[in-house]
Amino acid sequence: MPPLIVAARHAIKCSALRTSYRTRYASSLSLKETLAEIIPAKREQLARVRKEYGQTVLGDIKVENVIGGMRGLKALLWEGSLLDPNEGIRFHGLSIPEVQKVLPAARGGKEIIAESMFWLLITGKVPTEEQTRRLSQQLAENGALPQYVKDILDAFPRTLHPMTQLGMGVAALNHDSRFVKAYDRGVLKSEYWTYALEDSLDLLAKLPSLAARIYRNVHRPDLKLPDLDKNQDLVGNYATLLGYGDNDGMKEYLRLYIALHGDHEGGNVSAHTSHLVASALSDPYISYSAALFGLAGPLHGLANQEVLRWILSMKDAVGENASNEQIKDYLWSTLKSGRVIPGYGHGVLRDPDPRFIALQNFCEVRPELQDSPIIQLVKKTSEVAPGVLRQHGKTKNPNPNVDATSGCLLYHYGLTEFNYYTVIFGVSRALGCLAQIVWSRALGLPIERPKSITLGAIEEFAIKA
Ligand code: HAX
Repeated sequence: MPPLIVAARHAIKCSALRTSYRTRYASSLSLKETLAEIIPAKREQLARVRKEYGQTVLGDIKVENVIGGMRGLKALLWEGSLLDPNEGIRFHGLSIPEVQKVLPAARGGKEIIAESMFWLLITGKVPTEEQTRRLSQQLAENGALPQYVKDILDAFPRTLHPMTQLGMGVAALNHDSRFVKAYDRGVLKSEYWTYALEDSLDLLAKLPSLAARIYRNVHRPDLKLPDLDKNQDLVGNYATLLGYGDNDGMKEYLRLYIALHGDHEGGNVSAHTSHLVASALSDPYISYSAALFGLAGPLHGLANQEVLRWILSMKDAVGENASNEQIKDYLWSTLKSGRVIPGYGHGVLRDPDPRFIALQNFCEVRPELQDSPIIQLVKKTSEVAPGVLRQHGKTKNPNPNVDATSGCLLYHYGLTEFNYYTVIFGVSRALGCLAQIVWSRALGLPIERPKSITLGAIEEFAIKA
């Protein structure tokens, strides 16, 4: 990359960091007040960009894009995060180590909390501790489920996949959507975002209770579900509901996991789905419910469940202290059977996923994880698998993604029911998807309607061209 561009990118990153620090000490506004302050300038920017650059070409559309899952097409607007193929994700310009440094953690904890990540994603600013505490309190106060939703969840068969239950539970919450009521009343389009925000905060607040009730119903009928504690953060409360209130390692891990999985640009299946569905002015509940059913696919969020299943079969086949050669043989046997190595590769990333690195760093500083056979097997595999995948020669990225390790940590801490893992991802991904929906309404983005074409039309066009 030319040195000038490198310098310019560095300056933008540093300025984002400085702005965030400044904001952190300056503001005591609520989330809604902060957004109300920011939105007019963003609307102006949107209008200016449309007017000045509306006809600027951002790239070509090749036939291979159309039949190749639209890879690389710059066709969606989302400000919250940007994914560089080599550097990985940045949230409003901040890398993962930077957000770990600047975002407020839980009382007595070290890891970032969901509230501060949501605040950063939706406002682009680093909240003060006071702002995140107030948001935590607001969420805890609104986190109880209505009786009709409890009844729906309790009526599901225990054998129904937890992600199906989560998607249906989230959709059912739209019974009380403020956005729907406001739309029916005919409120001004410029006001939509306030109701989308109210629904989004309500859904965020209720997700831990919803997800924990599913866990209880499917796996742990003995589990008590206490009232939410207004002095705890969202994930602290979720950990308590799951029965991990006294397990600091698991609580901290869940905080990190949920903050880091919150957003990964706008084009991944879950973020893109909620964006698309909400563009029809569907409310945040049903829009996020749709996203959850995309997250439930094995090539996306279900990969963490698949990784664990695969790592456990490898452990059975080669033992806990497997040599590199044994791991290599196991990797080849998976590939030769026509399956993918779960937890490796990525649609955009071309280097190891910084979220994977952050989770590995979490393991490095915790003595209890140094002795965990499953964590050590994951680490060894991450050293061996890239070489095997390179030799295999298909994947564009032979490196581990976040799912290579995320489920294994849950397993280590005792949450061994791996068909539940994607539900935890589903609690997390709401941070990005909901922030995105609020902004789509604040900016008045239109209904999405790309054009599809037939193979015959492609051939005709290509021959003429
Ligand atoms: N093992 C074996 N083969 C792989 C592979 C892997 N881990 N990753 C990709 N490939 C193969 C693809 O199947 C494809 O083969 P075909 O041409 O025969 O179809 C080829 O390599 C090229 O694929 P790619 O361009 O490198 O990757 P895609 O953008 O098509 O797919 C995936 C990206 C993440 C879906 C893919 O790498 C994969 O299936 N990985 C394993 C599943 C996984 O870990 N998913 C989680 C991803 C992170 C995430 O979204 N979490 O939510």
